[in-house]
Amino acid sequence: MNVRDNVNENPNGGISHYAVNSPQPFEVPEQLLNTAKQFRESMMQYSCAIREVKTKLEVLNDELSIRNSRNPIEIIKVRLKKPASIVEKLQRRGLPVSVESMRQNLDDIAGIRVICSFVDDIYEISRMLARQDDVTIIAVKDYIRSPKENGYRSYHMILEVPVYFSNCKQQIRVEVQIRTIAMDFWASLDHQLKYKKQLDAEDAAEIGEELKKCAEIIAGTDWKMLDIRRRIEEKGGVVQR
Ligand code: 0O2
Repeated sequence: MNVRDNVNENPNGGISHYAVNSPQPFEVPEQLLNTAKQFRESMMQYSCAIREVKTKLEVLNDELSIRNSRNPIEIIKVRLKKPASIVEKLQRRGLPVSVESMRQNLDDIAGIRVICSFVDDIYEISRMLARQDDVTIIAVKDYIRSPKENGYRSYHMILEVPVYFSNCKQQIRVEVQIRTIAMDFWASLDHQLKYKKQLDAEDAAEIGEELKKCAEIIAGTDWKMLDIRRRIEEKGGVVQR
């Protein structure tokens, strides 16, 4: 393979070189390399914060599964926001596009989605997480009690957790979205609608209305399923998974 990756961090400052399959290296300004380094470092820190919060959720799930003989959490999904989405969000909000601005203004670079079986599991998990003394709650949006106009339901928390690095402690923000399996199923289809740019306005509005009706049905089913589980438990049964 004759591809050569050569990032030269020039200690004397000025210009560094990067050559790919080319005898003529092109010049990369030092400032750009520094920004790239800061960005990589920030993303590493967000990724560590995700691991911290994910571990907290796994511990809660393990404990509750012993206590209640069933797992409140079905799946935990994690994601780091993509650079293009970060830039798009900063631009949409009229904010400077820089690593510093991203760290100051965006709360959802590190994202965790927790999928629960039942609606009460969502509130129990969120309460337990909020009670931990190294977790700071920055904001909560309850889109289950107050769904969005399009029918979107989910419980959102912006948390700050400490992460310990070699020579410092950083408070890092993580967005946690907690929802049921049914809410998650709905949100993935709705997400597709959002990004299908080739749909004309009429089709998009019609599908949006259909989705809104589905959201109502799904919400009704979620509460009914919870009611059934509680009735089974009252009779001394255990709903196991
Ligand atoms: P991604 O890649 O899914 O994270 P914003 O809309 O982000 O400018 P805010 O106040 O930060 O404003 O957002 P909010 O309402 O707390 O919701 C942020 C995230 O919730 C979104 O992230 C989605 O993941 C999810 N969400 C919110 N509303 C909807 C919705 O109507 N449908 C679906 N499917 N998901 C929604 P991002 O940044 O859009 O993208």
